[in-house]
Amino acid sequence: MSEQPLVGVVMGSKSDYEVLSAAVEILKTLGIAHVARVLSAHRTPDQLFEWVEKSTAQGMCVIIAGAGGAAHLAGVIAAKTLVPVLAVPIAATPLNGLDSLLAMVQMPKGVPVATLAIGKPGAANAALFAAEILALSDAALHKRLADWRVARAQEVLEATLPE
Ligand code: RP5
Repeated sequence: MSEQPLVGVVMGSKSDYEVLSAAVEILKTLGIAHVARVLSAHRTPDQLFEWVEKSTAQGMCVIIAGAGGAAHLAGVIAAKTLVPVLAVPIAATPLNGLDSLLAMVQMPKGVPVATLAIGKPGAANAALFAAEILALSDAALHKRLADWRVARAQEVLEATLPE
């Protein structure tokens, strides 16, 4: 998107994109200006901090951070900014995402991250949560979000089962 991004989707590795693409899809569907980046808390800490500082100074309002393993990405981003950070745990090790879920959800008092479900459902919900935050001050987005919900309800009501 060429507009100033309101939401940043950051992931610790390119291998996380398979999950985080679920967030990007929702942001596209709702017409929310966004940017997606690979930046790692332990492999590229300096570049991560630079990106957080620059992006938030330019108007980014919400950051979605997805990572697997000892997932400190969301926490270190939250340490550097006051914009809401939404964390998506990713199943990237033999612990199937429980490791990153606990790392994200167990942030010590004082530097919060809001942690969603492990994997694609969490990534999609992170984008919807970001949309809800932005919709508080954007009536047009609020309407798109409400329409999106109605369409999902309609899908349930129109579902057919095999005879
Ligand atoms: C984490 O380690 C990343 O977020 C990813 O989920 C996991 C594995 O990364 P790669 O070794 O595939 O780059 O930092």
